[in-house]
Amino acid sequence: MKKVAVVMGSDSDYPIVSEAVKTLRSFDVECETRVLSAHRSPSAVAQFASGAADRGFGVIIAAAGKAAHLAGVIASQTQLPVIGIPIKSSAFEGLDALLSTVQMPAGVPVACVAVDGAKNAALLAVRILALQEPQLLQRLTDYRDSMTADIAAKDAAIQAKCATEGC
Ligand code: RP5
Repeated sequence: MKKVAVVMGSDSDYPIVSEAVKTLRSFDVECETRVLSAHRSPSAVAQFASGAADRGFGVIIAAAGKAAHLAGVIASQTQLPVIGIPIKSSAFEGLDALLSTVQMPAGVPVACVAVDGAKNAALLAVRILALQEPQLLQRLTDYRDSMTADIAAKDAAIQAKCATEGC
C-alpha cells in the first residue's frame, strides 16, 4: 500500500497535526511525518515533494499556519494529490492560512480541509488510497457505520432524557 506524507511548516503545528497521524495509524496506513517550511527551508521542500512519488507515497498532507504556502508549493513539485490543513496559529485565527491554502491558481490543485481539520485530512487521504485498496474501503465503511451507530445511541439517550426531565 502507498504511504502518506504528513508535512508541517513548524513543530508548533504538531499538536494539531498529530490527530492526522493518529487517524492514519488507526487505519494501519504507513506515514512519514516531517517539518519542512516553504519559507524557511524551500530547497528541502522541493527535494521532498519532487521525490515523494518515487519513495512510495500516494498522498501528501501539508499543514501550515499564517502565510501558509506549504501545500501549494508542494503541489507545484509533484503530481501526487496534496491535502492542505490551514493551521490556526496567528492573530487572524487561521483565516490567513485558510485563504493562503485554498486560493490556488488554476493548474496547481490543493484539496483544502477546514482550519485545524487534521482528522478529515487523514480521512480524505485514506479515501484516496482506498481507490486502490479494497480492504481500506471496507474499513472506511466500518468507520462510517460506527459513527452512525454512535449518533443513534446519542439520539436515543437525548430522547430518554427529555422523556423523563422534559426538554
Ligand atoms: C508557519 O508559521 C508554521 O506552519 C506555523 O503554523 C507558523 C508559526 O511557526 P513557528 O514560528 O512556531 O515556527 O510557517
